[in-house]
Amino acid sequence: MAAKDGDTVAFSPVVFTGDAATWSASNLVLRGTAAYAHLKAQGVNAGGKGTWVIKGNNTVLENLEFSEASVPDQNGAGIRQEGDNLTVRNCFFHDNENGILAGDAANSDILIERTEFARNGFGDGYTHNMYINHVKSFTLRYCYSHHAKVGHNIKTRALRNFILCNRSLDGTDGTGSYELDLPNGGYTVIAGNVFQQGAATENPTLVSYGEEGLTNTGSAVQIINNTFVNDRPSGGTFIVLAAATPSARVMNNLFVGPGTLISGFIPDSSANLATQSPGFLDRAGFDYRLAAASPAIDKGADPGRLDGMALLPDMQFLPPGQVLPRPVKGPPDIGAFEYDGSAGIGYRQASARSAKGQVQDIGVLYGGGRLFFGAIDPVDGLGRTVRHSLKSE
Ligand SMILES: [Ca+2]
Ligand SMILES: [Ca+2]
Repeated sequence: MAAKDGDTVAFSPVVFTGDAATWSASNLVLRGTAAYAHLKAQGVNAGGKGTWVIKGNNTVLENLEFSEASVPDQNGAGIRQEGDNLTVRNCFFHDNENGILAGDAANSDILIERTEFARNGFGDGYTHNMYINHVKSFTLRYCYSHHAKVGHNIKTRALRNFILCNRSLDGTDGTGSYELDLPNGGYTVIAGNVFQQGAATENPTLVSYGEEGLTNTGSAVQIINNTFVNDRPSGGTFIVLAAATPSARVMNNLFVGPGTLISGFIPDSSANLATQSPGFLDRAGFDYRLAAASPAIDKGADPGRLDGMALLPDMQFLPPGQVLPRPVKGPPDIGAFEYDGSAGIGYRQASARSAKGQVQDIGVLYGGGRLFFGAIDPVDGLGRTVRHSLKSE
């Protein structure tokens, strides 16, 4: 597939079996035209590395599905990123040795959003749903990463990390190791995520920071408004911070299940809640939104700003995978979800036709006194509030 700098390459929503490629041009947009275009590698690979090897800079991937990437050295990836700067949007990586494997690139910014990762990993612990090596920055938002095979759901060695409003789950039978692993630390914000560890996890920890040494300059971590659930019956550790962590703040987090909350380093800690009765809507169904009786409601505080960035999440990622504005009602709630209303909170998916005739997914979040209508922008894939309205109590 020869492409020139700046090309947009469109892929029909069909299965491409045994099709591998190396992309060397820069400023490419590689896009499925409607639903996913499915790159089903069946072990066919480019350069012994994976299904698509990306050598160019500033590449954008949209609406693509990658599966069955495998190579002789068992480190094959759906995407092997070698150039600078990558955006991955609305994609699905499953049943590969690695979902995305990004190599060292000191000037590279990587953004992955609204993308699902499932069951990637050879099973040797060296392969992961996603593995971002030493890059300038890594932003992961509105993604669902689950059931990594022995490896990690999220692994990053980036200098700066923004892990925002994702779901990282083992489920009931996942064998993943960490829900989130930052082995070299880094300037890191972890906010608005759900992390769930299952009974079959390979290790007892959910989030690990600096395990291999804080070699990233400027290492400091903010862990804000996340929901942690440990379903490993014999316990575990929710957060492990390297003993030499220069600065850490843990605020507004909800911890559910047995285990040690934080080990290794004592952070600046406030407004967290550990409880075995969190008042989730459906714990068995991994729906950790709050019900009316939840003790987490209104018990958080404003985490303020960090270098101009508001740390309180302004979005929430709802099952099965919709992104909607986080409601504002009274003081912030603890955890990844804000309860809105006294009569329970609900969510419905629907579609609606815009003024331009385009059908869009619409999410309606309702509860108590307010409705939020959130549309998924087809250009950037982000949820936006299009209308708030009041209804009678
Ligand atoms: Ca674990
Ligand atoms: Ca509140």
